[in-house]
Amino acid sequence: MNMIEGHVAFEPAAGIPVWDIDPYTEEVLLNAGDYYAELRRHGPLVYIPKYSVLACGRYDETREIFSDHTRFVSSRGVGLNDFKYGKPWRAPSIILEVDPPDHTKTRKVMARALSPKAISGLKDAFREAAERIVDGLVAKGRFEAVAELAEAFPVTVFPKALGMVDSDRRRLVDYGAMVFNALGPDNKFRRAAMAQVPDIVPWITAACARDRLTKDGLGALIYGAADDGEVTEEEAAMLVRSFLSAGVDTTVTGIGNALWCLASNPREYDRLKADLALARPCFEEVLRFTSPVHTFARTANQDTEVAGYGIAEGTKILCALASANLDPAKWGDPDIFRIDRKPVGHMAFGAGIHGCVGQNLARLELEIVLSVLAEKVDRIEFDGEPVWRPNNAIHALDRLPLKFVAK
Ligand code: OVM
Repeated sequence: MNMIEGHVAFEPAAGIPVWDIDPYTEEVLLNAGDYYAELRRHGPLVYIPKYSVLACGRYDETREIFSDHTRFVSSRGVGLNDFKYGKPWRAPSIILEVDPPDHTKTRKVMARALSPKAISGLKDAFREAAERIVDGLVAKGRFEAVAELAEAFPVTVFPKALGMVDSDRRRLVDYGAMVFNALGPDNKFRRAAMAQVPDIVPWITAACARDRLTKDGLGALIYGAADDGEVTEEEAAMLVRSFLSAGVDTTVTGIGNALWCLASNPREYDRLKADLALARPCFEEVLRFTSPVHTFARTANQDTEVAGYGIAEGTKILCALASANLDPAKWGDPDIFRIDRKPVGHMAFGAGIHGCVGQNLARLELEIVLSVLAEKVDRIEFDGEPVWRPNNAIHALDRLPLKFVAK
């Protein structure tokens, strides 16, 4: 069997265009807009020989593939590696990297812990933290917004919401980046992430144990499900790990990208200040426009077809969520950032049964941060060049020098 990056190499069905590109070079990851446009121009699916995968970047097919968990499974991994053949770098997630019926049980437990009711009590603590951090930055005037705001806020509120006794900002943020880099090929980004495993993974694993969590957080709700016999104690620890995999770097990226959008579009920021009800739609547009998770894969678990093209069992399909979110066939003026667009149906949280289970918590964090900014900061300006951080699955800033002008 001929393997590439942990999955079976195959010949594409007749008619699928072949595109000789590497979507995981630094150049493409840093300037993906041209890659997405070309991907969509090629058609609903393209074959990328470098990795022997299909890629899709148009809205309709991306949604179709994400909406059908029977044909396009997650249990074989949501990166390039096919878990049927390649060894996963960590024990697979019991919510992300599984299919029904296993998924149904764990999803229910996580969805309950992240329900509007369960997270409604977090609002005041989130607002206090946002006000304190933003007040400090307004007093400072100039600062590096990735570390001092985008990371500072989630790392202050999220471990506390979980009930974590131990919190280590660097390891929490780097673990998220590691999980996402692991979804790509064996390139320099994945290798650099894997080099951090010995330092970070044992720390993460220990932090997920029942006795490292308070009795009043979201983590305790997961262990409560173990007490009720819904999941085992080991499964509860794995679900707490999922919080740390998916809940930190994603929201850090969301905040950073939101600041970048608003600094780049001062008129849109003026509209937010004039109407705080735009905080939520503003975040949805940030998600559509910048897609914090740019790519997830699925694996065809049977011979099938999409848009009339044959897809063989075992085929990995890279779904460029960021490209679907910029598809002109779906969105008017997709390259314009408009905070009142209300981009219903964007793909930034995915779709279908695996759609982001933490999206209400993410929205709560961002709504509060954006509201506090709009209340306290008159102008958000660049204080130097923003620098993006290449990652195999996440679209995040590395550095964002900003200036806040107080109201
Ligand atoms: C997990 C998980 C869930 C969603 C996203 C994610 C790749 C990880 O359960 O570990 O990031």
